[in-house]
Amino acid sequence: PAKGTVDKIVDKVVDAVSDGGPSNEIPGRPGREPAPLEEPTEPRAPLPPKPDQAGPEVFTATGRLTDVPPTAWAQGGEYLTTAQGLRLTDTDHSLKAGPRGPVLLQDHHLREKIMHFDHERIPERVVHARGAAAHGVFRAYGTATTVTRAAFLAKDVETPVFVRFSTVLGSRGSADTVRDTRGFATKFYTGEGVFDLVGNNIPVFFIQDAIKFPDVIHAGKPHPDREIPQAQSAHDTFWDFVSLHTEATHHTLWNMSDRGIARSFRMMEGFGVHTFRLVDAKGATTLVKFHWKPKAGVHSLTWEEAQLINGMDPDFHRRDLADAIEAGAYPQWELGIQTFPDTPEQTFQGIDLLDPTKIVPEELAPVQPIGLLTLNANPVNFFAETEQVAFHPGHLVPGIDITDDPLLAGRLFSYLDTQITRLGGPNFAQIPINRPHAPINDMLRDGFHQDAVHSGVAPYKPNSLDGGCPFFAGQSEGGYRETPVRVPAAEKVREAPASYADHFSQPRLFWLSLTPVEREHVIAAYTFELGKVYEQAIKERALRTLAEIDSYLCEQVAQGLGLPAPKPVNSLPSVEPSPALSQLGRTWPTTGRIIGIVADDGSDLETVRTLRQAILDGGMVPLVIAPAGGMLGADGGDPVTVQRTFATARSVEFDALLLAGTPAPGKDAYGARDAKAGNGVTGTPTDPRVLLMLAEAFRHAKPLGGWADAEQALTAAGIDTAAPGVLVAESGDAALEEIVRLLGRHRVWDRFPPAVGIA
Ligand code: HDD
Repeated sequence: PAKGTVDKIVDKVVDAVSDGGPSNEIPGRPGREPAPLEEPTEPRAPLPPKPDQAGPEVFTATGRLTDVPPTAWAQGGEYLTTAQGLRLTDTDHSLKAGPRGPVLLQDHHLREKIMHFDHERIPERVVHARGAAAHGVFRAYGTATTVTRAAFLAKDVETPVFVRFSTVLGSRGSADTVRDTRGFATKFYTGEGVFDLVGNNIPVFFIQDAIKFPDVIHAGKPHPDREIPQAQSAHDTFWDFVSLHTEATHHTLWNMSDRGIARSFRMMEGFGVHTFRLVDAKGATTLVKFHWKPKAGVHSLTWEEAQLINGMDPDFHRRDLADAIEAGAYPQWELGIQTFPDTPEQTFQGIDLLDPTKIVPEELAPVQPIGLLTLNANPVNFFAETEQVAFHPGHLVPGIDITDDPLLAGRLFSYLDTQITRLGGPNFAQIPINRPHAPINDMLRDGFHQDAVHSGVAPYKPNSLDGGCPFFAGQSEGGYRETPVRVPAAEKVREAPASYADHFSQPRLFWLSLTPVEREHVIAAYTFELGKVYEQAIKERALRTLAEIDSYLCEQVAQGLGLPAPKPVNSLPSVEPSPALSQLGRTWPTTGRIIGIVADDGSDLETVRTLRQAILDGGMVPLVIAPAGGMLGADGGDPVTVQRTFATARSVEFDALLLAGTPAPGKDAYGARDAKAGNGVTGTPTDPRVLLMLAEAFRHAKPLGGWADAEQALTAAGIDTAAPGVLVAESGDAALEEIVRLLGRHRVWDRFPPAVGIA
């Protein structure tokens, strides 16, 4: 982002911190007006309408409402009114028989206000309840026109989009950084109707047939007796199911890898999972898999970090997405396709394209970029947009068709059906966020929450009374035609094809494609999750599944559980690793990375000032962490604004830490008080909260270091200053340069060389 945009994030942080602090004045920036104590008496202008959410045609007895901006229906006019438009004189007192008398039943405003409040919550999504979303734009490169007639994929066409990210298992108020699959659902408001790409950040799924969806979700959700644990797979029912239902092995392995704990929604890949069928202008078809590739790279948290964040900032991912967009550091992904010939077998190099537990390695079918997604606006209202958006894999446009993947078939039913309960009826397509930007002329009528006042007398076809309107579109007018795929003559059966019985070759492929560090994380994740399981038989069964993937993996997890490892499986499938599946080994842009600078009034503030600017110039975010809020400026130079204090900061918020020397203990350091109570932190010259931050950042493989006498604090934190990625630099500039170089790799894994047997 431009320097100015990152500045905005700092301004925001500064504003938040200085709220109520010693001063609102920030040198070079206008101070914020103190908040007024009374409500303004002058009406303000209504909120501007959102251009992409025009309302349906509405007529009233007095005329046409269409020209009124949609927000004006809910938030127009200058005065507070009832839902009926009656202006109110008071909303703070119930109508009573005298100031101390009983409340009167005739208080219609009280009753309307409480009635509405009583019904403010709607059922949360049965899965993917916890999520965050953003508006954006998709610009097509035009490279897909060789395989699809979809108009929005033609060169330079820009299509508005709304993207919602989510976790799967947790309820709406659950924490963001749990170990789980993440949803990645995109609504393209194309000129030919809405296209929804409802994917995940993991390219495979737990089940091969939608009829198993209730089973896998019942197993993953909290136990039905006590409703615990929340938003986690580390419990008996989940492992009971996935160890019995071994087609879940591949997806489970991805969840146990670093992909299950993404650093940020902005740093995840997305996958359409199923194979789709693209159709070109002449009707020729190509099978494809969709991929989203993040421009910021693919990065993860460490497990301890993820758990800490769940306590420190349960909204971590939600906040991260909104802050980045507000700062102008717009998250971007490239959409790409892997293409496969549409043969009757629907396989590619022996891989069944209709089996959603299988990937096609990128080394065999490269991902070809077809367009760029940029998220550039936060929702204005969470409920209206993020909560009410309704995705559906059956929202297709000409040029994009489905395949006979049995998982997709069930989804085509489920997503429509669920909205009836969740959004209260069949008219959810009329909710502003769901409205297509293409003209609508359906013959769907009435029902709960019907917003449209339809005209005409003939909502049926054929008709003569409405002049035969509306008409059918031919293909040249953009009419959607299902591809006339030949359906094999066969008996009706409840069976899967034989190839679906291979549950282990691809988990092995994934395992072998990971670097040793990533494999260590997988071992740790299985050991943690199975360690939370109570039933011995389930753990043993899960170990037998691991033996089918790799004997080292199985042995290590067994050791962690204190159980004997099952006998190694003879003749594990021989597979070719796919290096593209690893997250490590590449260098990524450092834009948007957060660098904490620990300083106090005794620090080298001149260098802090220079570094702060250098970090901003590099498109990153500097946050100064000091013993107390306000300003640092004991050296008489320009005051340095403090964004975090030792009390509010925790290591998990920063991608790297820099020490401007060793800070003295803060005056109010709880550590100082605790020291008096004799808890073992006596004698350290450094605030114990700083020591904790340093020790955590070190454990989480983050670049850290400093200049001046920073070494003293590092040593006090028990950190080996000769360890990789720990810098004690001559100067601040040298320290920053090295930190930024290391950040390109996200973490310093060399600090913790993996066990010898793992490679
Ligand atoms: Fe699903 C929501 C992704 C299989 C039934 N799903 C939902 C969302 C995402 C996915 C991202 C959240 C959408 C949003 O943000 O509103 N689901 C997937 C993927 C799958 C998948 C990538 C496999 C490839 N889903 C799947 C199956 C079924 C469902 C097999 C049922 C048979 N999914 C639903 C649902 C949800 C949903 C119950 C809950 C809320 C909603 O749809 O609107 O219908």
